[in-house]
Amino acid sequence: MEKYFNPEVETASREQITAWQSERLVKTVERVYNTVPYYRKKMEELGVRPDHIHGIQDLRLLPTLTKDDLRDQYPYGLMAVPLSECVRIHSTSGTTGRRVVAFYTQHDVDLWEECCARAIVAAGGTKDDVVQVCYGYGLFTGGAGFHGGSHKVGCLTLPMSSGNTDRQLQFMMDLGATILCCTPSYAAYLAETITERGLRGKIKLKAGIFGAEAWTEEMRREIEDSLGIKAYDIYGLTEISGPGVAFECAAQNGMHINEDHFIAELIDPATGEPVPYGEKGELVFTSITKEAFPLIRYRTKDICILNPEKCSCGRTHIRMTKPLGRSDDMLIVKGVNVFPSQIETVLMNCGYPANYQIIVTRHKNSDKIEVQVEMTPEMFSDSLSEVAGREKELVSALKSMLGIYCDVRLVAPRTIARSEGKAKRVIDQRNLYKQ
Ligand code: DLL
Repeated sequence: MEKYFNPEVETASREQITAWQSERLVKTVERVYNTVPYYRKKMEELGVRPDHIHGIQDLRLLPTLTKDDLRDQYPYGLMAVPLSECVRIHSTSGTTGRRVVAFYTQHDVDLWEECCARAIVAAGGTKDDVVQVCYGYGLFTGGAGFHGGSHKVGCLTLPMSSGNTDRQLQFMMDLGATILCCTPSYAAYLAETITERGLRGKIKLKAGIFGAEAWTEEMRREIEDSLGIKAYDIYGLTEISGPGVAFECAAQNGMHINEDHFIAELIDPATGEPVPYGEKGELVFTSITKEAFPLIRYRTKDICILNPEKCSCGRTHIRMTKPLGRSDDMLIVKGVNVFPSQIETVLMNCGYPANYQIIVTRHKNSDKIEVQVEMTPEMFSDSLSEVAGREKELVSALKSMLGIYCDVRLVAPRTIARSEGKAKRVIDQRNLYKQ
């Protein structure tokens, strides 16, 4: 039996899963209360003590956490072990100033890699496979997570990182890669390039594990057809460990959440009230096996639907749909998390008025952001070359804030439509969340 499909865990009964979760939750709450002053304070504010928590039925008594709490406690405020026990950090992309940093002990790295190994096995991976990892390596969790997971399964691992398509294709052909791990948009780009260059007959891919950004069912079918593979979705977030929080099996009907490590709740983003199975809500995670950075009731802002029914693959771990949207305004562009507020900060710092629009498009599977911003009346009398210089300046300020290239278009004063209600700052033309 493959080590990373353990039926005792992944096909356990609901009662068994609840028992594990309850026991682990009680221990985690007690530990964070005693080791992390910030948690203790938040619990005390609600009048909750560890001895009030007897199992997952009491989860809702606990305070929730958001990205703002993590930023506020940057860098070490939420660490639950001494620094000397930590061996790694990862960080979310695209945020500046107070970044969100997650810490890992060796035990945490092992658990995370095990989650990724489960995903690889669920996609048909064995030690005979050659896994090409083209997620970015570095602070981003994509490269490291898949790399570790692939090692655990015993696959030959190609640590390609992102970019350099010619080299990716060369290694893919020469080494006979069988499983491709990258963002769905990069997979689509690789597929297109392979078709254009007539290389389809030279690749041995059988499966792809794609995540980190939204993608549609149409995109899945396109990638599957053009590469002749089965494409699996995978979900995760840096704060909770990285890729592998949930993954798809051969049924391709929702992603199994690794419930022995994470408790999933669904809440109404406006009221915080629980949302029943089958309805849309914001996903909230509690990590119950992590040492360094256990998060209690972390609000992901990802909107999805949960399905607790046993899957045709035999797994009983609850399934989440693909994220169907976000309850905040975060955009994911080229795999980078972008908040419109970051763009606004750059514009303000450079002396522009708050009249701007962010237009996101996808062309040939490559995302593009254009920022249109109104000039002040004084700037409007500038010469064309002065305007071009200003645009260039903004492009570079945005690049250093976001880490990605944005087109900038300066427009005449009062040309961006005013709104009577909430200004519509973002026009996302990619239609990513349609199922
Ligand atoms: O994107 C971790 C990851 C790496 C997942 C590789 C899968 C594969 P962050 O950069 O922290 O971590 O971004 C997390 O990305 O809250 C979702 O909004 C979005 N996201 C992640 N996976 C998916 C997916 C990684 N399969 C944020 N579909 C999350 C849609 C996804 N959105």
